Amino acid sequence: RNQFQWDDAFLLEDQLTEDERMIRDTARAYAQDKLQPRVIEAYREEATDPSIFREMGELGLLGVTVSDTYGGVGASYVAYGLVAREVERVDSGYRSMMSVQSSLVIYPIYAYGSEEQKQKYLPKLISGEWIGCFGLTEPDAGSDPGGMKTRAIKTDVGYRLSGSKMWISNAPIADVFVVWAKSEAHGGAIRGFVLEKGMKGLSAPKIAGKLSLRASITGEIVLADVEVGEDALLPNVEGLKGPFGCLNRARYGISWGSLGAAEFCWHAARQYGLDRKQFGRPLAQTQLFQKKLADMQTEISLGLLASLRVGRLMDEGKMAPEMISIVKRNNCGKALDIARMARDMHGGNGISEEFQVMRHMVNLETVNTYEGTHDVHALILGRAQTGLQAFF
Ligand code: TGC
Ligand code: FAD
Repeated sequence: RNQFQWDDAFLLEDQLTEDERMIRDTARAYAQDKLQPRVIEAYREEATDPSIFREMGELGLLGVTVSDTYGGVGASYVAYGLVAREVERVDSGYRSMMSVQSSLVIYPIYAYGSEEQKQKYLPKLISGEWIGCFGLTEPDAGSDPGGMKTRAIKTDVGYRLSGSKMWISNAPIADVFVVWAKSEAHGGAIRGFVLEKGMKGLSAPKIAGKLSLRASITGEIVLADVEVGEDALLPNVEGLKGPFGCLNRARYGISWGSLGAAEFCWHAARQYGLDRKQFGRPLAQTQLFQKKLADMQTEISLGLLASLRVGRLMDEGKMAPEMISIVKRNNCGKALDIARMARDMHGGNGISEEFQVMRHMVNLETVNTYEGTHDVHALILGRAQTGLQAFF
């Protein structure tokens, strides 16, 4: 009989390459040594430490899939997922900072930018010297980004941007803003623009009072007739497939990250059940407790394998976006269930910041909502199998 490894049920470790393990180990060591010690206070104080970007950059954890021409390490999408899992094991907000920078700022400049834009922005974003944000959502256009009101009007030298973006991760501390707007010069098509901090008319006020994702700063982007040159336009994409191409990568990373948070909660609940006695025996020796642990183990093990498979397909160029909807939706939903369960299994201690499960639980409420809500991904999958559009 082979030995069963309870915390790696299907021996995922064996499926990874040497390089992937190395990157994962770097991310794990960084997350445990540098992020874990500061997260409880950062969350309590709603404080985002911008030096985290530079620290991650120095270790090669930003833009890992980008080629070394621009400072990346040219790693696989599986490696990117593993980084997300390790960082989110500590906090979803830290993973959010990392994945916005990598998938939503570095990626569009890399995939859709001119050579000049790549040279100018990528090395500094990959090193973490510059912080980026991605503005798609608006006050009146969330699940339906095609309904955005932000406009780009052609001028003699470039474009004038006006409108506002809402719920934008990193915005108040960002140096670089990837913003999506309808461009009249392109027949009203959605186009991407790269803006920089300090431009006249550009501001990014913080959204205060979040009860979730408090270690990651979120803001608005206000565009009050911001004048930019032609060189601010991302030349190589037009239409919603531009932002969606970025979202595919971020959503995929979230499918791994959310399970990192879930693994923390599962391991914490198991240890708590082993340590705490009620009715003269460990909680972990009761049938109900063990059933909950078995459910957690099952969902996490299955979810990780699915994300691994999608990552391999991305690396082979065979990914279809619906695959990502399955793992984003499933893994976030299951992670949220697991975190709620872990909170319950900790009894009263479960609400204390010290035990950390409730922080993960409330973070996962956001993770289940952003990058396409749980229900929006159901509609994407419903459309893919029936051919019927149910959004409107
Ligand atoms: P639809 O008609 O479906 O598509 C319009 C065009 O886009 C193409 N497309 C995609 N291309 C690549 N990848 C995908 N996943 C794509 N999905 C669609 C499509 O082929 C079409 O192209 P073309 O050339 O024919 O024009 O568009 P729709 O308006 O009906 O879309 C509906 C829906 C619901 C699927 C979509 O709007 C949606 O996904 N809504 C969710 C919005 C969302 O995810 N927002 C995320 C904002 S960013 C964020 O949350 C960051 S949080 C990050 C963090 O902090 O970690
Ligand atoms: P709505 O679209 O108004 O949805 C509200 C509810 O209605 C949801 O339950 C939804 O599932 C449901 N619903 C919507 N449409 C349908 C339908 N057709 N049928 C049935 N039900 C429907 N955006 C960015 O662009 N960049 C960022 O960096 C970013 N970071 C974020 C950080 C945080 C902390 C948060 C909370 C959000 C962030 N977002 C960001 C925005 C995020 O992507 C949106 O909140 C999300 O897409 C949902 O949009 P909404 O909030 O407008 O909700």
